[in-house]
Amino acid sequence: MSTITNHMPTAELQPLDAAHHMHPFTTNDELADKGARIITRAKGVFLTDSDGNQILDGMAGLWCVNIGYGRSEMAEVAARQMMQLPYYNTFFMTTHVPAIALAQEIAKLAPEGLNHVFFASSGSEANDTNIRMVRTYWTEKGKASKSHIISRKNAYHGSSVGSGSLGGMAYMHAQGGLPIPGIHHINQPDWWAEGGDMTPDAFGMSRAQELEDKILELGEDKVAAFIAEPIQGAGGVIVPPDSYWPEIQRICDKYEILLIADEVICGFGRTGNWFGSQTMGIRPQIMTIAKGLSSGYQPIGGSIVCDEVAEVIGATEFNHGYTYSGHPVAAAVALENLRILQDEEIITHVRNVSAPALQEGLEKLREHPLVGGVSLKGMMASLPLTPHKESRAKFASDAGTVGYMCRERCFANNLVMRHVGDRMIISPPLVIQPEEIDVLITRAAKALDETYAQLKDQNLLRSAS
Ligand code: PXG
Repeated sequence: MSTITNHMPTAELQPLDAAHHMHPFTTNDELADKGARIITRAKGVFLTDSDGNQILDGMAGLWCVNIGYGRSEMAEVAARQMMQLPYYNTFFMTTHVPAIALAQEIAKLAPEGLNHVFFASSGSEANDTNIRMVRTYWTEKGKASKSHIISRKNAYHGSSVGSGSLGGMAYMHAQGGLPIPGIHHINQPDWWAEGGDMTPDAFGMSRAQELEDKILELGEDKVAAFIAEPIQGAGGVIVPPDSYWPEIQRICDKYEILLIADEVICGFGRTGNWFGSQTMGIRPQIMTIAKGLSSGYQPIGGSIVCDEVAEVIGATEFNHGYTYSGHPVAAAVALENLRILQDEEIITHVRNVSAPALQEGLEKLREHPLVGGVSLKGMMASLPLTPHKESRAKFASDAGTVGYMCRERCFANNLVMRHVGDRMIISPPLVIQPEEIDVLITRAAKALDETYAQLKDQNLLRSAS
């Protein structure tokens, strides 16, 4: 039996971690040199690390702990379900109450016409399901040639072979032979970084029209689906210009392309509605869900599927599923999470309290010399850092150098704020209170000041030519 405990000193735990635990997106050198931060407990919006620091979690874990940490009801539901039925599958004509109840609840909350759920344990798995589902759908409709899927550069849809192919992260495609055939990527609607002198709306239209161009290039009888996050998360909280989504919806309708909205981050309240599709005014046939579905208390995800697609898929045997599809403990915990979100009116809190307070706080940071703008929808936000606000200039240093420095200053000030390149990202638990947002903004302002001083010292406040 392991003798490793929560009470061991950081200096002992870190080398043990580095010796045996392979981390995602991390190098051995980083682990050996710096050691991983060890989180020992959490309550509300605060994490405690193995040195006893109280860290405000401005990222809700990885964009998922929507109801905040430490909700004992969630643990009680898990324990009860484990005692009653810790596991059974949903294959071979069997089911159980947690899966029945959760699917019904999700169908109730989802937009009209989206009434069916195929469960997975993560967003990556759910997007793999989506690839097979949309291709199977068109085959069953007698249009097997409609097999290509269009996605976007700098999208994030997961890390498995299928979902990593859907994603548009070049550094991920560089490893392991991605993307798989039949996946195509158009440009993203990132006005701040790529819009140049265009107005946001003109730029949004031009980026949406790339979808039509790609469909016509591939042939309209070849395209199965377009997948996109309503607002890109891991790509840098990119809120598209207002013109973008209506034009995408028009194009999908015109060419009979299924629209898959990846709601893994946007879903379950993050944008101020149950789903980002509602916030952005779109009508997807399939929505990918995970993260906020259980607030991260258990691994669970899935695809919410419209009546028509579910009917066609169900008319044949869909040879697809996971051992843990609809896992009873994960499903029971997710159901409790949805109860808490509803009973405590957390999405109303986002709309009326936390999102306006976050916006107000970020407007103060907008004045900071390093902050090039504020992009925010509900409780997801980004601050692009720049050496020159007026021209939205990029730094002369390699992309990410300044963002990384700022993230380190945030950690030093007991704030978790992620960076994507030279953008700072904020996505706190939805339940955060205005006084906690004040703490977040105060710590972020201090981190920005320290970053600015460091950049001056190191002569890094220079624009790329
Ligand atoms: N779709 C979207 C939109 C996501 O953000 C996934 C799918 C994949 O979900 P799973 O559960 O398989 O991880 C995600 C995950 C980051 C970060 O640093 C973001 C994610 C995962 C890990 C890190 O921003 N998003």
